[in-house]
Amino acid sequence: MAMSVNGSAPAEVDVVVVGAGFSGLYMLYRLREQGLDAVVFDEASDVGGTWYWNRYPGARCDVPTVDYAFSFDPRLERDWTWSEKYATQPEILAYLQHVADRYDLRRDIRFGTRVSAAAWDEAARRWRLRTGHGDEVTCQYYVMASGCLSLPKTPDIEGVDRYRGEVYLTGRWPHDRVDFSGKRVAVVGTGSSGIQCIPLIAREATRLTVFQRTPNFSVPAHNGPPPADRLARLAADRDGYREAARWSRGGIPMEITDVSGVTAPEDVRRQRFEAAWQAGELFAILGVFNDQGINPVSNELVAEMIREKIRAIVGDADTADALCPKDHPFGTKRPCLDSGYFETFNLPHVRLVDLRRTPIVAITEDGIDTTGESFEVDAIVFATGFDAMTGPLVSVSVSGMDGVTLKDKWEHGPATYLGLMTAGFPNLFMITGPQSPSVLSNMVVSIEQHIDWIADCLRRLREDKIDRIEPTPLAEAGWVRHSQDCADITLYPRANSWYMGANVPGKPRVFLPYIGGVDAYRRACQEVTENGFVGFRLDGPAGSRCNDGVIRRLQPDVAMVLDLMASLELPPMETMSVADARAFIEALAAERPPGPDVGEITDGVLPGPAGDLGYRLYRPPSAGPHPLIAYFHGGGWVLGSQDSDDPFCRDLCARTGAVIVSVNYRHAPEHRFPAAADDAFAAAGWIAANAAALGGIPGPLTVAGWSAGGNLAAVVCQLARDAGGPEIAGQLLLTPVTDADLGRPSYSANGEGFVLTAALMRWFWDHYAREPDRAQPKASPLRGTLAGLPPAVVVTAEFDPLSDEGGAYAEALASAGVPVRHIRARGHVHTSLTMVDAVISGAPVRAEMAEALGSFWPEPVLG
Ligand code: N01
Repeated sequence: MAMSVNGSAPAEVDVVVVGAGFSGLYMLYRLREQGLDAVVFDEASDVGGTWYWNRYPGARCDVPTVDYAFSFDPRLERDWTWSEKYATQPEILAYLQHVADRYDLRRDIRFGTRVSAAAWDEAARRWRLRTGHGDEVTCQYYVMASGCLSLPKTPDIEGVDRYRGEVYLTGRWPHDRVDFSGKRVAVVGTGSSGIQCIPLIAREATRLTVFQRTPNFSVPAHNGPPPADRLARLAADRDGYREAARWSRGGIPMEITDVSGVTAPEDVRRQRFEAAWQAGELFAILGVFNDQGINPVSNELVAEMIREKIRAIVGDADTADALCPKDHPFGTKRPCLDSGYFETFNLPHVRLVDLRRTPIVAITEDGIDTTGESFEVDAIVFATGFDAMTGPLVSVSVSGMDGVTLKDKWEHGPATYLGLMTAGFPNLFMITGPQSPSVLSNMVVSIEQHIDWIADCLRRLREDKIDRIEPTPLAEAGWVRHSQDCADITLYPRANSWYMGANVPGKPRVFLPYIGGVDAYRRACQEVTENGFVGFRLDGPAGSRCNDGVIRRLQPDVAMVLDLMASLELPPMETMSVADARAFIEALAAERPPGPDVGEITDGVLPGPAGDLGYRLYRPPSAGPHPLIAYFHGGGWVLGSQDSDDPFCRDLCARTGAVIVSVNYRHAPEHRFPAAADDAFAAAGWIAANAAALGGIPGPLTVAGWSAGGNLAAVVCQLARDAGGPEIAGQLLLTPVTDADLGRPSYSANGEGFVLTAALMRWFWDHYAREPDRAQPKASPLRGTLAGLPPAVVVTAEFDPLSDEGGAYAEALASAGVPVRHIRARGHVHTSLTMVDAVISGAPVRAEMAEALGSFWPEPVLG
């Protein structure tokens, strides 16, 4: 049996660790290994952290226990056998007690001790901590291993203190067994804790009333012996299995499906869902389709199949309906694993009270009053959750540089570098802090990764005689932005979840964990150290150094596309023949998502200066007439067609409510400069002249184009101005070619690795225009006269060789008195904004573009 060891706190140590759960125990182990002098403080009277406090009936982990265990010592794994697929709280607590004893950790843990305040002393380069016992401890490094879900939310319900019966909080459950036999019990809250304890409380109570505010998705755990397949894989190759976990998306080795919910046939959908339902694992049900976390249609398929299950289990139709979650996409609130939860509502003495219909008015001396009824109860169990992730960190007064507290710094949401440290708080580490994978992953894998990183960091600092480490504001801001970018392409921000801080009144609504994946995150942490502690300022007696920078600047989905393309090891396009390059572009186009539906799409031909030109017309569903856009596709004047930009044109049509006429002009090298420009100008004239017949509003025409098409759109505007028509309302230039000068800095900074390369751009120019022609404004519109041109929306992508010339065109237009809106697409490459439905982070940029186009047209128009 575990024993609490207590001694007085030492006055001075190398490292103080707060928390003696999984994190604190392993941290202490690693610190000792390095010969560092460390002490751990914990408020509890024993080890265990979350597993010490959450002793409510039915408490278990929701990650299979063979995965939810330390991997740092193979002998520990060999000597410990889990009895169930999902171990109970007592078994997990026993495991942690075993770990503490096995490595003789208790002698450096002070139980029953809370750290009440911590302050950084810059002159001494030490943290000064005060404990609840009044002791002061100083240390060089301060590690907050205080857990993500360790600060229970106080039930924010009127009258809670008035109640005279028994009150229990799942997150602070008594150590002695609670017997509900013969009692009328209320449970408030239906998150993981409520859903786990409700079936067990129902076994004892004479009457159980469940007060539900938001129904939750839950799948059966199918608990039993540890999964045989996992055990076999571990037995065959333990190291390989654990390494696979470390480099997996969620911290458990799993195959990622490539089946999309949107495109899979119904039988495949059902079969995949049933398999996941039977597996009884969170990551299985969260990975039925590869797009369920980002695509609402795919997500709803899974959600509805779960609702069907709930309706099939629960006998009473009204109760079943009330138990069906409808207000958030599946997975965006933590789904639960249960053992007989929905079945419990079929018991005659169990009743569900839907607080959405009849909210709680107050807690009274005898029970709970709702707007519909009064419930007298003998005991109330609050399963009302936690002030998650940031709560445990800011509930202690932690003050860093210049006395600024963490609470003040994070008033509008947490800001961390890698979820490990925060600027202004030197030598303070957080284990599984905000903006790290933490609660979205197998916690133990993430805990080990953080602690290994910290231990390795401290070793290196000592070797280099560094005694102070702090992330830079630039690095931190970059990581916060990246973390947010990752969340923004998912459905998660749509839910009022504790992931969003939405369960605590007044807490900023920010997505707290890092959703980019354990593997991607681990890679980022490794790169930071391998490249000389990118984004950290390091100080020591011998001086300071700082390799400042941002570790992730690409949009996460753009990075995924680039990784995928790199893995295909394709030959560079400029080494292909023109015919092969065209065939390659067509093959790529066939693989893409189609883009949104529009009212009507028709193909036609229009007269060009040297023969007919094909065009494709996109009409919004409404009657019209609509604004009219002449559109020119990208492809370096050599490649592309109406097909290549089809998803983008659909998107443009759907967003702007305009008729889009996508023109196929003549291509080089068969038809060199100025054929494409002449075709584009002629097409614009014809489209303007035939506006009414095309469904457009007669009058000024809008021109638009992407890349080389952007070049043509810009040229058309200059030609139209000079020729006195057609009248142009505005120009949308998406990552346009504006100048033949390939010497701009963006050519060298972004010339390789971002799809459109400097070499490919050279290839395009060589095919399109002879050297002497390139300086003409008809090829390089930046060199033309810009005064008197129509208003422009210029979009540049951060990682595009063309970004500087696009920016230069926007500036030059503005200098010439032309109204310009310059949209800078952060983290994008030349091609990513047109990858509709494949690169989701492009959608807000296209929305901004569409909104800007609206300013060209007199009346607001809806498609
Ligand atoms: O807390 P929760 P939890 N009046 O926040 C309701 C992990 N965990 O302790 O959704 C009425 O999820 C609240 O309603 P609403 C796991 O990560 C894991 O259950 O805000 N109701 C909700 O129903 C989990 O996600 C396991 O409308 C009120 C519930 O209380 C996380 O811990 C086991 C209310 C709170 O649900 C938290 O789970 C347990 C009010 N005033 C926990 N205030 C494993 O299986 C709140 N609610 C490993």
